[in-house]
Amino acid sequence: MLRPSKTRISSKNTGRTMARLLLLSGVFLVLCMTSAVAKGQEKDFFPGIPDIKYEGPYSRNPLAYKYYNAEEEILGGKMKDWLRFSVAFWHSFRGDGSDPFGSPTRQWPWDDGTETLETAFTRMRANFEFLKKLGVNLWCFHDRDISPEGRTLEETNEMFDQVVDLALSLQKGTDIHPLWGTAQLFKHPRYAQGAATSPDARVFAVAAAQVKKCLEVTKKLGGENYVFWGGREGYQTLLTTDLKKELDHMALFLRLAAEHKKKIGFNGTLLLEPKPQEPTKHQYDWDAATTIGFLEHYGLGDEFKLNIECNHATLAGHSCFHELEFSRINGKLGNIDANTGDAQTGWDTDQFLTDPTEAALVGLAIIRNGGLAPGGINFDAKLRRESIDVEDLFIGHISGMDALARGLRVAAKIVEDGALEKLVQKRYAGWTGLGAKIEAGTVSLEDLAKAAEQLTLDDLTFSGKEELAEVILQTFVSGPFIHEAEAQPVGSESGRTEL
Ligand code: XUL
Ligand code: CO
Repeated sequence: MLRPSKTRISSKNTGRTMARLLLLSGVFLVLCMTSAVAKGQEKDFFPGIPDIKYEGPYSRNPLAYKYYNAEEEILGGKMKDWLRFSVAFWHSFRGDGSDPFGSPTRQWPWDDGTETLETAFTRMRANFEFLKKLGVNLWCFHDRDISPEGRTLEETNEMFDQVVDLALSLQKGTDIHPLWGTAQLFKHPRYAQGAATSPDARVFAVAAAQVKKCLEVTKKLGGENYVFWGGREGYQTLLTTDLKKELDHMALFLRLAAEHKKKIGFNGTLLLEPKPQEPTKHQYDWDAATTIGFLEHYGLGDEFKLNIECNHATLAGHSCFHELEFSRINGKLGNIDANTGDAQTGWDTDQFLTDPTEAALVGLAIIRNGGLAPGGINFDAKLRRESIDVEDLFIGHISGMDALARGLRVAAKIVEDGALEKLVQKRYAGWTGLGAKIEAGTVSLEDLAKAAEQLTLDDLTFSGKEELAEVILQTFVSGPFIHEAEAQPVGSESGRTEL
């Protein structure tokens, strides 16, 4: 029980006490401010947004999963383990809607647009709140999107350490950790003429220092992979470019990184991310085939796998399926940056992938690869400039996750059904008998010429059955099978989209 004090306080005493109180509260205020600066403001950045749950394909709730049911088993594995979704920090927490023609269109509640440590802390808190609400435990980052650039490398790394310590403390007690980390070697003016392929060795050295630090940080955060995207590793004109020197330097740079990875005991996979152009007009990691050829040529094949980005695939004139399959058959499929381009736009629009057929083919490559772990599916995808509500960030990710979850379901049906596989087997049925000998390498060109003389030449045509293959694919993409497992709507009462 509180009792009134018996001590009478003189006015002189009162003055002193007041002064002490003022001093104490001043100190308290400063302490509070420092700790807020040190940790970033604790805040609910997404009020009104629930934890996103699975409601089944009949739900019209835009803030619910219709196909992604994390714990559900597909072909003996949980959906969350097949798909291993990840949020890209740069698009979600740094994306402000600006484009080469216009200023930012959105002001996120966690971003005052300043390059301060305090804002870096706040963005990191928003990232963790977002991941938890979305039910995703993986995230990807560039060093410079999570922490600012200082005046010296030492100052930059000091700030980086502070942001990483906050991320570590936010990860504590959760299973959240990075799918991959990467150094941003394309934004700063010093990298305008390349990082590893810069004509200046000093720039090569600074880039190497950034990679060294970022490898160490990725390990510290429990990251499972480390990515190299050579945004400036290419040329704008061959007239001023020593092509051989630049390619040699790029290989040297990657070798140094692979050595450092071993030195620090980082077990993550190193990944190269092909992209043909943008920002440079020709990037050395043009596509999967070029990149694998480069790795093999420089003896780096055992050290690196690939991170295939769907929109990069289409920029290179391929489908995402092609790039995934080409990497897979070479034992190099490490990770997917899931996004898509716009059919009418010729650049990297990084939209969320929502096309059911494209998603089914991505699912097929994942199943054929036996999953992606320790890789996963990173949403290297951004909201369009016009989407400015915090809610849109959830809707975008849900749309991408559901599309790929649906793609996985469709692909599993295609594999279980076996008709497509049979069609392919039948198409190559001619590779028995003589074919088996050719494959075994036991026949010469003369043997083949002799064998050919015995063949009836007008008997060598047969149908390629391409339309039939498309019918089989579409039977599962758009047919009734996809809904079979979820005949009953779960959760959502509403039969209409809640807007
Ligand atoms: C750029 C791109 C990058 C990489 C990481 O097109 O895809 O965001 O994924 O540097
Ligand atoms: Co990417």
